[in-house]
Amino acid sequence: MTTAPASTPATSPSDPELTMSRDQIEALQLERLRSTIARAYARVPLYREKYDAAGVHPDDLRELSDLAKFPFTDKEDLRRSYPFGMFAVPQQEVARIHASSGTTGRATVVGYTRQDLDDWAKLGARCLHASGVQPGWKVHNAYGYGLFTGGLGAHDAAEHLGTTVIPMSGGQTDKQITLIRDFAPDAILCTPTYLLTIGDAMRRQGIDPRTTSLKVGVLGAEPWTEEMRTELEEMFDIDACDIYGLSEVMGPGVAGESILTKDGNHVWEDHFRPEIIDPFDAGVLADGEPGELVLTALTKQALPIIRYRTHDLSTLHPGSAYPGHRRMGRISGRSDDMIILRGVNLFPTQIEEIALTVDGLSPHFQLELTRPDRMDQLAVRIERREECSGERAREAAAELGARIKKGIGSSCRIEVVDPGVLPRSVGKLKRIHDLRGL
Ligand code: DLL
Repeated sequence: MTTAPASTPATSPSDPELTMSRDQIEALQLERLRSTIARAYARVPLYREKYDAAGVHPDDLRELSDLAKFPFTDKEDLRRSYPFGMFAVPQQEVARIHASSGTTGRATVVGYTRQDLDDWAKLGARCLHASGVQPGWKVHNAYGYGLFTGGLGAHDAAEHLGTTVIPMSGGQTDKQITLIRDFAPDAILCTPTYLLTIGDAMRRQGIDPRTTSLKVGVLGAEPWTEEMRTELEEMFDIDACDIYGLSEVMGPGVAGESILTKDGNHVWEDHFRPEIIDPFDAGVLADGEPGELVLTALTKQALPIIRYRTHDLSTLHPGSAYPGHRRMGRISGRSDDMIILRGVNLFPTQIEEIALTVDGLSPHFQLELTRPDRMDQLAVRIERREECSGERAREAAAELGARIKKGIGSSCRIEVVDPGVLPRSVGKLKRIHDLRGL
């Protein structure tokens, strides 16, 4: 939007795989896939059992399309193997552990060898550079540090790129603001909703977020929309790019977005083979068709992960800025976050998309599901913008209800609340409050 990167991100000489052709990438994928599957079969009992039960053997993988013969893995496999049952190396070779909190059931634990950590840092750095972050810049990292892969993953990526990292972690918003003003970072790494929280808090302190030193935001870890990109870019006068990843497959950096094209995350296909499947019958779909993203890690040593069902809903498209690597369409949501409202499927991102087109409404909203009289009901609680009150706020509410009805086909109750009333995000924001079982 505002800044031109000092050098073209596509031309880093130390990263030859980035500019490989599609054919070269696919040849490399086949070679890496063969050795990964053979290694997983030899070293991880779970893979051996699954493949034996399905009647497939690593030798059956002769071309890339043969991957479809192999069974999927999912979060349940990791849970059942808790904590280290799917690791393929002795513990002494595991250099780091991360875990996802697991809102339901046990945490899922993941591990990295030294080589895995180096690959991760390299791919994360590739994302940051693609998104316009330059070596020598100061980078404010507000992803949470700890077992979550966001903080340390983004940290290593920024260090690998040769930036000066400010390891702020998530939360303590007032302190974030002080450090952003005093240290004058060029880039910020955090979730999109947390950047919104920071901008909002700045305004409340009388600081215009557009006057900070920030030029670029690399934002991910939760679904967000093009409308939110515009909101944040205008709020801070920055370029905002997406970054995707998940702990089971690596962490942040599985895919990243080019500042030059801003057209979705390129999956780094020298290290990951993506597929899109039908979430219901699990058949592999053609590029361009919407479905569930399935990822295979091609180089991971400590935790080989083959055909992992992410539950993230997306599409695959030909690469643009990096033609050898395919691009993901924006994630509309997770299949397990889908609200089924009287037969209509709905994702929070759809509400975000629509709400941000209504004058006078802010991006701060919550969805509340209830079941009075055995009928599901959705209420959208959304903050008005400061300048929109009284009759204008009532009109905005009616407008939002009408646009949701027209765009999604569901009727819902709209409750416009005062600015600052709803809880603010400090990381991944929980948009849906399901009160149906209470
Ligand atoms: O959220 C890793 C990450 C950290 C990615 C920082 C980007 C930045 P998990 O906690 O395991 O890992 O959660 C992974 O978050 O399956 C998606 O549902 C969601 N997610 C991650 N990035 C995006 C994104 C990290 N760019 C889960 N857009 C994934 C939409 C995202 N959803």
